[in-house]
Order: sequence, then structure tokens, then C-alpha cells
Amino acid sequence: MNVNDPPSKPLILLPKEGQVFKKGVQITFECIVHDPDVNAGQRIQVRWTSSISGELANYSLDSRDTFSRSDLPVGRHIITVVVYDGLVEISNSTSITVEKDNHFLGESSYIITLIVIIIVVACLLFIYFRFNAGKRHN
Ligand SMILES: [Ca+2]
Repeated sequence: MNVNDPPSKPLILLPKEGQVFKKGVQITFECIVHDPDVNAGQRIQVRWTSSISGELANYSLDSRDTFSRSDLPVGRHIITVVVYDGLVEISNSTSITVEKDNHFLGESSYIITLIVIIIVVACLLFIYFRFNAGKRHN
């Protein structure tokens, strides 16, 4: 007689809770699941979803236990992994944030700040020399 044991609650190794990624960066997903019936040939389906992107991956546990994605959109994603042994479903979730890669923006705002400083200094020098020139004429 075979009695099914439920799969263990999946332990999400990656990504870490609260982790922040720049958009376009590769994000690796990895979880650990145990089900004693695997030894007897039971197949465990692992399905990953994002609250924003929907399904990220859906695979059989024996084929792989990790995958990567680099196309997640900006926002706070609740990442849920559901394991299913054909009889019992059990899930776990974590949350990550994908944020805009503002490297270019950061660089251009630095340049703008520099230009503003140069203009202010130029104005101050102009006013200073005008004032001094005016004093000499008097
Ligand atoms: Ca089982």
C-alpha cells in the first residue's frame, strides 16, 4: 500500500527576501523541496509566479531546480513558488524589488549640476568685475 507524503514547504534560497535588483540584471531563482515519494518515482511540479509578470517558470523537479530571468519589469514583485506532487500543493513566497537602472540619469544630473555651478561662478565673477570697473570710473 502506498501512502502519499506531502512535499515539504519549498525553501526559497534565491532571490533573498527584500532583495533589490536593477532592471535588466539577471535574477536567479532557486528553491529546495523534499518529497520522500520522489524515490518511488513521483514527479514534483514546481511553478514560480510573480505578482506582476505572472508565470516565470514551470518545471518538473527532477529536471532542474534553478533558473534565471533578466526581463522582470520595474516594481515590487511577490514571488511565489508552488510545488505539487499530483495530490498535495504547497507554496511559499518572497518579495523582491526591481528598480529602474538610472545610471545614465545619475551621470547627466552630475553634468547639469556642474554646468549650474559654472554659470553661477561666471555670473558672480561678471558682477564682481562690473562693480570694480564701475568704482574705477567714478
Ligand atoms: Ca508526495
